[in-house]
Amino acid sequence: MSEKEVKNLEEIFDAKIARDEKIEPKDWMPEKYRQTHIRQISQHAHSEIVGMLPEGNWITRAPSLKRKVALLAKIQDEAGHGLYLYSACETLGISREELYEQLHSGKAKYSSIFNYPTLTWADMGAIGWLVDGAAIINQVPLCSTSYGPYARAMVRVCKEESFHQRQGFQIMMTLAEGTPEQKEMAQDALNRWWWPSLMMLGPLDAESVHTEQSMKWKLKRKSNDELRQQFVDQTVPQADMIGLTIPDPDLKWNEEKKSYDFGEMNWDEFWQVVKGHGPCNKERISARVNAWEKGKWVRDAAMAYAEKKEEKVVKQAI
Ligand code: BYC
Repeated sequence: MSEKEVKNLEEIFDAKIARDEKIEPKDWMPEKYRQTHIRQISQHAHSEIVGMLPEGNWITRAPSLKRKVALLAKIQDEAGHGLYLYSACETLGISREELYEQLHSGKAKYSSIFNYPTLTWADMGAIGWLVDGAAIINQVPLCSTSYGPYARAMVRVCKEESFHQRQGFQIMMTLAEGTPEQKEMAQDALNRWWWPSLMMLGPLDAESVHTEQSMKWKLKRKSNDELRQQFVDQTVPQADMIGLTIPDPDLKWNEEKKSYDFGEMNWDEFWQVVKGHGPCNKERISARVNAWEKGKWVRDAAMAYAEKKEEKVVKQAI
């Protein structure tokens, strides 16, 4: 393709973005746009699938049948989110096998939040309330992201996340209204999950290498710091309502800003976790690799069945 032709395509692409039109898989797109989307969508898909593990840890120990059914449904939803997102990512010309390989080899990231352990039942409440709560804040703007398949996947994901957030908050509320031991368990879970939930929304804007370009392409519609502020402002009154304390001595309402000021996150801890040295990184990856290896016979059987079926169709046609 000549330079002039490429320039022309770039202009058409930029104009579409400016008009808020969706970019679809068969449309021409700059190679960097494609790569950036593969990076973010695949990391998002991996996060959904790895994110099933900390909650999966409590299925057998849910305190009642009702809680167990809701937790199972939530975890199955996360699997569904992973599948839509892998499918959306595949439309950019990368295979499912390549994507898994990147996760298993440590080349692709997944959300830092899922490298923390789930120590008590209250952690199921804290994850739903805080982690899914932060995810909704991050993902609602992604419903109007510029890449069509990603935006459409996000619409359904957000509806389901909303149920997840409520089931988590309901667990926390029940514990907070329970015995002193139950309330203490809820407070302990909030203490452990608060800061990792804030860090889940990414590094400070000043440290974020991708935000500027991703905002120009309308992949990201809000910056990491904007999302974090929105999360704090939404969550603090919820904690107040159920009588739990946010573990931040610097948290203070700022009347001028009409939002909360809050303390510094431990960015050393964040980068350690992102680089693979969090409390559960090794355990999470080995669980995924193990599932992939153990599932080989299922993939082989499905392929053999599909081939046999194909052969039958060909034979009948002759
Ligand atoms: N963890 O320039 P930045 C769920 C990386 S699952 C790990 O700000 P960007 C759920 C970042 O990738 C939902 N790494 O990046 C499931 C980059 O490194 P690379 C998960 C992180 O992309 C089960 C570098 O740091 N949500 O809800 O502009 C149960 C610089 O960062 C993290 C998504 O995946 C992190 N937290 O912004 C319950 C949402 N943060 O790639 C719940 C989609 C940053 O250059 N993703 N890094 O090597 C996004 O919105 C954006 O990718 C982020 C980061 C806001 C996360």
